[in-house]
Amino acid sequence: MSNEQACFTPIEEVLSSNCVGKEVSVRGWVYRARTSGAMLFLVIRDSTDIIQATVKKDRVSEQAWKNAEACTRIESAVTVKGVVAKDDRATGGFELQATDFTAIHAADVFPIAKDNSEEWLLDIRHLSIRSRELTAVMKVKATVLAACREFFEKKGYWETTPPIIASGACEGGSTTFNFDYFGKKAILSQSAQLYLEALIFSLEKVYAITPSFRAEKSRTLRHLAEYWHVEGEEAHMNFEQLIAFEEEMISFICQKTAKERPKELELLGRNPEEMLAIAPPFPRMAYAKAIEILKQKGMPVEFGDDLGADEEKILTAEYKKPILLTHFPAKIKAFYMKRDPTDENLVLGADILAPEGYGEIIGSSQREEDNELLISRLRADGSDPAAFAWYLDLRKYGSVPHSGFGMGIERLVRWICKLDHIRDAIPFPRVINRVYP
Ligand code: NSS
Repeated sequence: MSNEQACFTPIEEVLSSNCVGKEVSVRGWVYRARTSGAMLFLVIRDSTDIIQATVKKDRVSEQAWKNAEACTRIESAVTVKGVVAKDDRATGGFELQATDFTAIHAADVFPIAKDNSEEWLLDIRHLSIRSRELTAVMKVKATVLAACREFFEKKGYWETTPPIIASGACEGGSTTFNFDYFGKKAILSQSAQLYLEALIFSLEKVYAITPSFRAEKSRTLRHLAEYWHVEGEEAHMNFEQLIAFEEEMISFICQKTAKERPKELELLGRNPEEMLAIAPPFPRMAYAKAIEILKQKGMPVEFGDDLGADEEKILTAEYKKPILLTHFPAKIKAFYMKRDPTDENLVLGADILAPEGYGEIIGSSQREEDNELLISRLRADGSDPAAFAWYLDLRKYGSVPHSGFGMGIERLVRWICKLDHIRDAIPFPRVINRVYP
C-alpha cells in the first residue's frame, strides 16, 4: 500500500472501531447530500460502507467549505478529514464532523434518481452498478468464487484452463453461439466438460471456472447468454461419491459466505443463519417421484417431460436445503451420462435444485466410459460420432469410470442473495435483448 493510500481509513473501520473522538480521513463518493444553511450533510460511500459527514461553514477553512459546496451533486469524488462522533440519528450510528474537505472530482448531474425503470437502469448499468445492493452481490460472488477454489484445493483438485473457443457442442446444438474461425466453424463453449474429461487422464481431479455461453432465445429469470461455470471432473469417482462431493461443496460455500459476508447478506434480505444451516445430506428425489408429486399438485406433466422453472419451483418451494433430483429418463438427458445399471432407461444423473423455488444450480452425472455405448447413443440422438472423434478417443486409451458436474455461479448467487432476477448476479448481464453496455 502506498503512503498516500495508508492515510485514509476505510469507512467500515471508522464505523466499527473505537474511532470516536479521533480525527480520520476518508475517501469516497457522495452518496446523498442535503444542505441546511451554513451546514452540509454529505453521506460518503467507499467500497466498504457509508458514513454521514457534516461540514459546518464556521468549522472549516473557506477553501474547504467551497470544495464541499462544489460537491453536493451525488457521485462527486471527495476526501473528508474529520472527527468521529457517535450520533444515533446518522446512518450507521456515527458521523464525521469535517475539519477539512477536498474535491477530487465534482460530478455532473447523476442520471439515476428514485423510480427509474428497470430497463433504464440496465441501459446505464455502468453507473447503476455502483448501487449498494449490487456492490453487496458482487462481494458475495467474490466470496463464493474464493470458496469454490478453496474447496477444490482442499480436495486435491487441479485448476485448469480449458478453451472458450470450442469445436463442438457439449449440451446439444440448439443454444450454441456459432462463428467463423479462420474459415472453420467454431462455437463459444457451453461447458468445459469434454475438455475436463480429457484432463483427468493425467491430473485425475480437475476443475475450471470459465464463462459459458448459451444462445437462450427466451427471456427468463434464470437464463443468461453468458454465465460463469464452475465445473469439476474426477477419475474413478462414482455416482454416490459425486453426490457427496456436491453436497459438501455447496454447504462449504454457503457456510463460508455466511461467516464472511453477513453484512452483505443482511443488506440483501438474506438471514445469514439460513446459509449457515446448509449442511449435508440434502433431500433426494428420483425423477419418477418428482413427476408423481407434480401430478398430485395438478401440474400437467408426464414421465419423460423435461422439468422447467415452474415445476422446479413447486418441487423446491417448501425446502430450506437444496434438493437432489436423480435418475432421469435417458432420452431427456445428454449422451454422455451413464445408464443406471438397474434400469437402462434411466441415467446416473443428478441435478441440484436450490430451495425456496430458485431451481436448478447444478447439472451432473457419472459419465459413460464405454466407447461402443457412447457411439450408439450419439447415433440415436442423431449426432455424427465423427464430430466427437477426439472425445471418443478418451474411451480407447485407459478409459476409467468417472464423474463430474457443472454449477452456474450466477444461479447459486441468485439463491444465496435472494435475487428476483439472475441478471443482478452478474455486473454486465448478457441476455437476448441486451449486449450494452
Ligand atoms: O447444461 S448443464 O445442466 N450441464 C452442463 O453444461 C454439463 N456439461 C456440466 C458438467 O457436467 N460439467 O449446465 C450446468 C449448470 C446448470 O445447472 C445451471 O446452473 C448453469 O449451468 N446454467 C446456466 N446458468 C445461467 N444461464 C444459463 N443460460 C445457464 N445454462 C446452464
